[in-house]
Amino acid sequence: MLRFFVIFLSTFLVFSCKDSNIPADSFISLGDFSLIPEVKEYESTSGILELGADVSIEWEGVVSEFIYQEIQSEWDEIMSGSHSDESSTELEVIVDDHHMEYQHPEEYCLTIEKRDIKIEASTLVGVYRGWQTLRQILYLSNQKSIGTGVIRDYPRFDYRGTMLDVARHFFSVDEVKRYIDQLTFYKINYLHLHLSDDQGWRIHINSWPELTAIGGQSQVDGGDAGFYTQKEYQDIVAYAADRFVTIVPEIDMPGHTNAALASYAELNCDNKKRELYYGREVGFSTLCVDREETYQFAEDVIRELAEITPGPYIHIGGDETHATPEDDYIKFVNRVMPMVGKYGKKVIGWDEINLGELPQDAAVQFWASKENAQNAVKKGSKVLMSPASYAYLDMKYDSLTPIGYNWAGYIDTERAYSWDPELLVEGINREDILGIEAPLWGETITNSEEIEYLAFPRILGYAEKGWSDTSDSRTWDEYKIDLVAHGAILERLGINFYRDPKVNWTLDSD
Ligand code: TNX
Repeated sequence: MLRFFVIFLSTFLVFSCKDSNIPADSFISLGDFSLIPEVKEYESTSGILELGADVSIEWEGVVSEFIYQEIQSEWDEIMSGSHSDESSTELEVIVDDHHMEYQHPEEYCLTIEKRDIKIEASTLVGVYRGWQTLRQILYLSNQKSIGTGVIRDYPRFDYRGTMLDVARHFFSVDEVKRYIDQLTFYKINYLHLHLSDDQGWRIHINSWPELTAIGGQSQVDGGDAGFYTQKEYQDIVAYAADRFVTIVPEIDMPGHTNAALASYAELNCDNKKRELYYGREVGFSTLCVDREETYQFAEDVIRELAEITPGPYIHIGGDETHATPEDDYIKFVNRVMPMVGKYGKKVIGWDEINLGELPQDAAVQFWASKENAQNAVKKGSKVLMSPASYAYLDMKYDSLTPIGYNWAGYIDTERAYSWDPELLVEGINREDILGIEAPLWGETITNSEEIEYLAFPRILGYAEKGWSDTSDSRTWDEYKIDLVAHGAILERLGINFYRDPKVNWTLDSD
């Protein structure tokens, strides 16, 4: 009887694997993929799917031509040179907006079966997040076969972002798009653009054209500066939207405004234009809060920005206003914050805006003052978590990092991973948190290579903190093993990342 059972069992095993003729050690089971961010839940079943070199997509429900094309071309790219040249994988994409089981718009279900793969969601954004998981599986499979099973996944926070400072150094439309492409792979869904500062004004405003004619011409240390026309900005916004990334534009006021003060005399209390600024120090400039022109300016800028920004937020800055007395600061933000609501958007500001009367739907970006963040929560606002000493992408990894700052300490990949947004500030709990954002200030970076060097690999950890629950989370020792595989992917994608010595990278280039 026992003998019969063994024979039966082995016949069964051989049979179940035989479909694809694959020896047991040449497939990866679903739970063994080093997915970042970690998925909410998965279940492995006993079959194996042999990935084909081509994909045939069958689509049900609302179609996105963009996602369709992306899947086709990425599949070709990733699977090029695959051994299974003859076969094609069937991919079913199902968008079912009546699907009541899905609680979250970004939720998706990815099913790997012996003969096909299915991505199901109630929205296109859900499909896109599911596709990114599948895309990682394709890269990580190294053209081996994959174990069958099901992944069910949705995010912890609605806002998982990064900020790019295009004011200190200007970055071209293509450089911004390149960064957006890289973010989507890790399910990051907000890109905050810091569009104005002392060193430059980067978005054309029709009613105040000198802002870019004059203020757009400078940057840190000089060199080729520039600005986005409204058309170019809208091009970035649309490019991001196709990839389900929302742009949050920031105009920093009332400090960090030298570029505006150099463009228009009437924004200065002494009615004299300032010189353009090429340095790095902060905190010396302020709009003249007693002049009506200042509020006309602020309202025009907010109105024009709101018109070309489909996303829900406008960021008004509000940080480091050392040249604005506190009473003046409060007076300024109290007049300007409601303007954002007037044009149909919600305010975000650095944590200092808590000193003013926060509109009901405002969000406060915590970077320095716990007290500001805690008080904002007490008043009913949400907090965007960007603690400088854990989440600032412009901090050096260690003392040898050639670019970046260290005023908030060194942040290596381990430190960037070793904090939790829900446990960081007393009194700020999950329901008070809008999400997390990792800002990349631009004083020391001038090109994509440098953006990538500071952002990667730390940003993978931030993406995971935003997407995956703490209760499901792994330790740094577990995470750093998964990072190894992503090093190989980043290398393949041509992303210039920091080879943190705490990770045992196995790279072609080494
Ligand atoms: C602080 S963080 C700033 C920026 C600088 C950055 C450099 C914040 C709200 N303000 O103006 O670029 O430090 O790390």
